[in-house]
Amino acid sequence: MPTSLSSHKTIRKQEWTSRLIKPSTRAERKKEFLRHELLEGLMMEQMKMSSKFFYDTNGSKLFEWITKLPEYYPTRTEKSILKQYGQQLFGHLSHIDLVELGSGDCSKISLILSAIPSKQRETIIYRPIDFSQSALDQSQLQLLKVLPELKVEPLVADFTKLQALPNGQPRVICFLGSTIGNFDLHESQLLLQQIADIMNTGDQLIIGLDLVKDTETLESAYNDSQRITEAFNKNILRSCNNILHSNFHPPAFEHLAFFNHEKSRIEMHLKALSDLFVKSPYLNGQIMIQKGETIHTENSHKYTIPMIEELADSIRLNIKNIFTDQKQWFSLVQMVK
Ligand code: AVJ
Repeated sequence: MPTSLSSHKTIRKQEWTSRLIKPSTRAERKKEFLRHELLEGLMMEQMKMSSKFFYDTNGSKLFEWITKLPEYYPTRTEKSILKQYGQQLFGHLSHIDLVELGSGDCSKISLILSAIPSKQRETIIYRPIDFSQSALDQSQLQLLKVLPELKVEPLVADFTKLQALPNGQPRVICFLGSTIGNFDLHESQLLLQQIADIMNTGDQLIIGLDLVKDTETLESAYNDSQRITEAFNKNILRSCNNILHSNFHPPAFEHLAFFNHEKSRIEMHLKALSDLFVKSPYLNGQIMIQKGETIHTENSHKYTIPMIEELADSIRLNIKNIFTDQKQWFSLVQMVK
């Protein structure tokens, strides 16, 4: 048995290599890329899985459920801000492209669109951008039920790799739901810089950011009493098993979610309850995980107003308004180029 953690890790890394297959089609290359990303994360000293792997069909359902939990304040608070300031933010808009990054379900954009008088709404093109075709189809269907005249032009794309936007009318780009919180401060700056680069002068960017608050409130939101967040966290292992045909057994892990003050973020981990081995046909050898080791599954960054100002400065956008709720738990930041 290896004695120190690091020597054990070295052994683990030498023990296995990824079994490469030669992908032919585009879809296969994408799958191969995802497998590689997962395996690479498991090879690190601090094992990790990207949060994007949460959102398979089951995970998306669990997240929907989370947004309705009493402890999980972000979704409900963001919606209350949209209701309160929707008029001021969107009421005057016409002849614009309303771009939504990572659109997911369409309940928030419905709030925005309903703040716009119908005559003006006819001049607006809604452009949801999402990774998943099925999510886009679903939300378009839902939205057209309530707003049948709406012009919707969805775009299947990874918004982290966005290189251009249609240039017809001025744009209002919405990046809601604290999605940016999943990226660390440097990554989120790079991502927003990319977006700022493709904006024209006068275009707006509206970002939903979760704010720093007392630790108890923060941690309860990720340790709910119905343990839905625990199920959501562990579901990433099933999602991983689907991609890697691996043998993760979710009950062999404990859900951990805590506020890391220094990094101003909630971290979610899965902690191994015993020593175990991970097998996969895409792997030569096995990955050894020791009791107590964790897989880091998510970061959810919490901002302060000075952090928001610094972020806007760093990408050279001007903050026009920061809208928050009464408790200052969540913020909608309106920036212009
Ligand atoms: C969808 C990334 C905003 O960070 O709060 C909810 C995901 N994770 N509960 C968040 C999540 C655990 C959520 N975001």
